This record gives sequence, C-alpha cells and structure tokens, in this order.
Amino acid sequence: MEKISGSLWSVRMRASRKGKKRRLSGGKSGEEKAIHVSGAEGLYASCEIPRIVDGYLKRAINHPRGLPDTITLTIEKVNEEPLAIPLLPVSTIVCQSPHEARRVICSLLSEAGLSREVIERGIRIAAGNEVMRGASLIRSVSGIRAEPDTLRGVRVSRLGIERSSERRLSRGLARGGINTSTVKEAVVLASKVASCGGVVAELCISDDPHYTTGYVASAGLGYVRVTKIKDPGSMSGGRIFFVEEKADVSPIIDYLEKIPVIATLPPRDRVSR
Ligand code: WAQ
Ligand code: MG
Repeated sequence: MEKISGSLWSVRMRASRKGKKRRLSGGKSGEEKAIHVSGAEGLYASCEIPRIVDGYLKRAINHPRGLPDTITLTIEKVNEEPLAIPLLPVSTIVCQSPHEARRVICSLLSEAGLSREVIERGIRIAAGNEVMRGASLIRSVSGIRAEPDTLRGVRVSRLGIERSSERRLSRGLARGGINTSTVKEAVVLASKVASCGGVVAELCISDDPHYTTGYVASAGLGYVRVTKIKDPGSMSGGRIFFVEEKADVSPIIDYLEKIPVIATLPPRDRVSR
C-alpha cells in the first residue's frame, strides 16, 4: 500500500440553518430544529487541508439545499494507524422511474437477507421529509430503529482512500462518465459501512434536490447504484444502515464514527462493471 506521507488529519464540515420555531420532543418550548444543509468528511495529509477546507466551504455556501446560517469545521489530527479496508466494486442499475427503482432496491436488499417489511420501513425513513445529518440504524428482523439520536443519526467519519486506489477508481468511474466527488465519496463511505461487523446492508437516497441516483451496498452486493430513485426537486433523502437483529450498536457506532479507515482496491480488481 502506498503510504500517505506523515500523519493523517480528519477534516469535517457541517452546514445547517435554523428552521421554523416548533416544539421538539423533549426539547424546550420554541426550540428551533436546525435543518441539515450539507456535510462532508475525510482523512487527509496535512498539506491537503487548505484545499479540502476551501472545497468544503464552497460546497457549504453553494448548496442546492439552500444557504446555511452555521458552518462548523472540525480539523483533528488522527493518531491511530488507519485500518485498510476493501473498496467496494461499483455497478449501476438503470431505472425508468422511482417505482421501478423501488422494486430494484427491494430485490437487492432481499438478496442481502432482509424481509419486505423491514425494507419498506427503511425506504420510508430514507425517503421521508425529516432529513437527518447522519444515518438511521434499523434492526434486520424487527425493523426497530436503533440509533441513540433519531434526529441526528449516526455520522460516518474518519474515512479516506489510498492514493493509487483513488486514481484507479477515478479511471473506472470516468469510463462510465461518473467520476465525480459525490460518487467517489459515497463509494468510500459505503465501503467503510460494509466493512463494519454487524452491518447487513446500506440504502442511500441523496437529499440534494436534483441528485436522483441512490445506491444499495453491502460486502456481498458491492456498491450498486440505482438511478431515478426519487423525483427531481425532492428535498428528502437519507441513509439506512440495516444491522443484525441482535447487534450491540455501540461498537458499530464507535467504528463508524471514530475508527480511521483507508479504502484500498485489491490489485487488478475491476472497479466498474
Ligand atoms: N454518515 C452517515 N450518514 C450520512 C453521511 C455520513 N457521513 N453523509 C450523509 N449522510 C446521510 C444524511 O442523512 C443525508 O441526508 C443523506 O445521507 C444523503 O446525503 O453513485 O449525495 O450527501 O451516483 O445528500 C449517492 C451517490 C450520493 C450515488 C449520496 O448523499 C451515485 C449523497 P447526501
Ligand atoms: Mg446532500
């Protein structure tokens, strides 16, 4: 593995704006719920920080979900050696409508071992109007939500990609005309999630109003893009991590949020098929 020189830094951005005054369950009367606008995170070498921060800030203030009123940047040195995890292979299933996309999602997630009811519950939450900053954890048999904070969700962080693997991923994606940071970041995120013990599969629908391609991912399925997963213009979106029914979620959350990982492609593996 090509080593990224020196130590790594975790760079995180989140942008939000205050919503309408409303009562939050358990909150003080009149407390405002912050609306999630955008977020981004990754592991980088120190020399990359200025460029990454500039890109993240541009993303925060030019976001199709609207202007934020608060942008939070967190830059932390990571002392642990990151774990090497495999980058998932990428494939695409082209759909003609959200209806067809849902059928595709259902069949992929049933292949991963989930029941129809649990899948439909996941789709309802991922496609719902309550956009969370992170992901919802759903138990694989009962469909019970297991994230401690259902407004925030679990935010995957401390993830990156090894340089030569990134070049190969970019080349593979470019052949399909999809070499964008949106796709690359999503593949790395899905690879971290799929590498987490206790996670069965992931479903993702972008919350960007015009980004209508989502994906289903797991260690077994790979990263499967599904087009026309939602109607253009829709502000809803979200991520669901389906977890084993009996899983203890605290080590899962700790891994996803805290343990640094670097995704790498196995030698000569194909990234696009
Ligand atoms: N950890 C957990 N959940 C997250 C994270 C994260 N780091 N980032 C975003 N989410 C959740 C959050 O609920 C968002 O509302 C939702 O996912 C969607 O996030 O191959 O752009 O950043 O073409 O809008 C998929 C690419 C793009 C498909 C997904 O997601 C493709 C995307 P967004
Ligand atoms: Mg978004």
